[in-house]
Amino acid sequence: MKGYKITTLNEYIIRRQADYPYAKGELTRLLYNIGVAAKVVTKKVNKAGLVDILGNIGNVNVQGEDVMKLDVFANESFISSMKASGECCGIASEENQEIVTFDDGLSRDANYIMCVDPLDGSSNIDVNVSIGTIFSIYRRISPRGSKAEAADFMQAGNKQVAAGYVIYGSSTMLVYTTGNGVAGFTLDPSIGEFCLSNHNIKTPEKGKIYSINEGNYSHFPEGIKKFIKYCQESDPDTKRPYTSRYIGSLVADFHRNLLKGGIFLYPPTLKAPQGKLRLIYECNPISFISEQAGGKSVTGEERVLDIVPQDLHQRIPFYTGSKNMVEKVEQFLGES
Ligand code: AHM
Ligand code: MG
Repeated sequence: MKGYKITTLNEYIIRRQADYPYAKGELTRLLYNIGVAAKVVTKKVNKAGLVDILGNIGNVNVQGEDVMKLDVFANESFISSMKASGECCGIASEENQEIVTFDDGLSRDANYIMCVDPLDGSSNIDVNVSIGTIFSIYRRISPRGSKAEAADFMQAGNKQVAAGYVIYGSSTMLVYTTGNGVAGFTLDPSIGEFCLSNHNIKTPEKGKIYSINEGNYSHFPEGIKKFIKYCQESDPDTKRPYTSRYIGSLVADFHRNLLKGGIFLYPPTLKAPQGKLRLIYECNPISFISEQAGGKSVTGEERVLDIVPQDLHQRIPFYTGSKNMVEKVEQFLGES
């Protein structure tokens, strides 16, 4: 009889720890706790249509958007699981105006900080569309034994030690990198474990999907308008026209394009002249994964991972995905 042969997330991260001879298991414990929080949030997301958990709680978050109960729940789950890990001295969350520092002795001695968008795309909850959590881990630059400081969170994305996302879709998946390739795990609800499902994810170099909110077309930069027209033109050599797909949930749009090949674009618009997506919580972790999978992430002017943040909630124009498509966008933006 054949047994159930699986590699769980926990086995995998412990195995990977052995790849780094001086690793002390700190990052392993952090990643383990991220997996636990993801399971807790999955439970709640799956119940969203059943219990009275939808709707605003009468709050407006720091981005000026209505906060739903599930956002608050996810935020609290990730904060408390990081605190419980004892390996994290502070957390910056898209849901909080200021950083949260953990003041107990264990956490003060911890080496890492976390940045998180606990529930991205949450306006999609009440229509049963996929949503996600996006996270990244940095080594602190303030001395161990003290409280985390603002500077710990204002590091360029190229300093990330780990990054990933959880997608709450038809199944829950956790995808992460520690700078040595990208791995994906699918939650098997019957055993409550994330199981390795996508080993060493590589994104196709030539994508054929473009994902953008075309409702904002008239406000896009000229180069982006030209790129959209380029995607729509017929050319058998480059297999155009390309396919347009847009869910409006970054993690879901990115995840599909990562596996199938494509580009996600969020240019500056009239409503969001700097772009909509946040450098620290959304663009940096997604860019780390994209590059680790062989893709590319830019603002149109520079590599996302080289930007030194000026503000915790800074927004940037964001283009990420298959190399051929991102480079085409850069070409059109450069010509315009
Ligand atoms: P959020 O952080 O408030 O949830 O907003 C981010 C979301 C992304 O998931 C998605 O890519 C984008 O907003 C969609 O924006 P739009 O509705 O303007 O197309
Ligand atoms: Mg978000």
